[in-house]
Amino acid sequence: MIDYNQTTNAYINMVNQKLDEYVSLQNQNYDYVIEAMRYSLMNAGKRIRPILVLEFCRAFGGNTKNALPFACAVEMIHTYSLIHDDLPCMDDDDLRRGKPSCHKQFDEATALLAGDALLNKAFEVLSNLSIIECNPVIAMQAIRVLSNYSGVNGMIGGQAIDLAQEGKKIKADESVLNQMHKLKTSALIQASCELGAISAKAEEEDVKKAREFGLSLGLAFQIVDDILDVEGNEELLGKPIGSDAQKDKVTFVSLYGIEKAKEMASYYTQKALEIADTINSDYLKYMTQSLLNRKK
Ligand code: GRG
Repeated sequence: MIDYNQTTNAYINMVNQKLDEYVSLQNQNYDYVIEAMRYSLMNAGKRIRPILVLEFCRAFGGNTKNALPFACAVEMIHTYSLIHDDLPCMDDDDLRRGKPSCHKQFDEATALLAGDALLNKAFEVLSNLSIIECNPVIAMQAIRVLSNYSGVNGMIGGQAIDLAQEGKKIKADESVLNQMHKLKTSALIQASCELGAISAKAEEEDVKKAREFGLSLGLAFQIVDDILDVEGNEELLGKPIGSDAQKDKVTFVSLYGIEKAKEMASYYTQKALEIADTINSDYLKYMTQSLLNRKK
């Protein structure tokens, strides 16, 4: 029987320690950008994506130490996306994780560079694996997966749809909303699950399971995010609620109403749990359930 909190904390500690190593000050004239990278990266995120990488690696028989660079690379991409998303030209948010967003703490140009640098650092970490670990095939696979899921056919595409619907350039109906969230939120979560499987050299069938689990978990996660923006606790969330409605955003809640949105979150959670059952990871089941009930 595993202790879920203990395992979660152990995963988070592994990730934080390695991120701290990867992004450290260099006593250079450009250290102010590294400071901004560290400000956002080391700022107490939930670390859901790197935890998924590590747990999928473990569940498919790999050594989590080998998956750690993959886990850190995903968190770097995630953090870059949050920094850029908060910029005035995007979502224009002053708060992130309860603290001033990167461009508020520093300035816009520094935040832009910090995001760009984290994006590049993620692929530097992965490509270095081919040299340091002498494993070019796995490194290439990881680079392919992460670049696809985070690129224009993945997370960036989702962000582009979001901006277009907000600017009323496209009408956000059910299918647009689904595509937006599959790309914007699920894609990086799918990448995390798949990277964990790849780091364990899992069979294609298992990689597919990881991908499908990530899709359902990602959708459940986004629906809960939409619900929390309506009825969450500002202190716990570290940001004001109601921002979606204020920006006139189409969300699962605005389209279906809160009760139906809750049903949908439970539906996708159930789908993820069914896949987790075939992976035989109690930890994944716990995590899936607790993300449905999360308050932040
Ligand atoms: C700017 C290229 C670009 C992309 C932005 C990820 C994203 C796309 C925007 C962030 C805003 C948002 C609400 C995205 C949906 C995904 C999501 C709920 C992100 C927040 O993830 P958490 O809750 O964050 O895991 P923490 O702070 O815990 O790491």
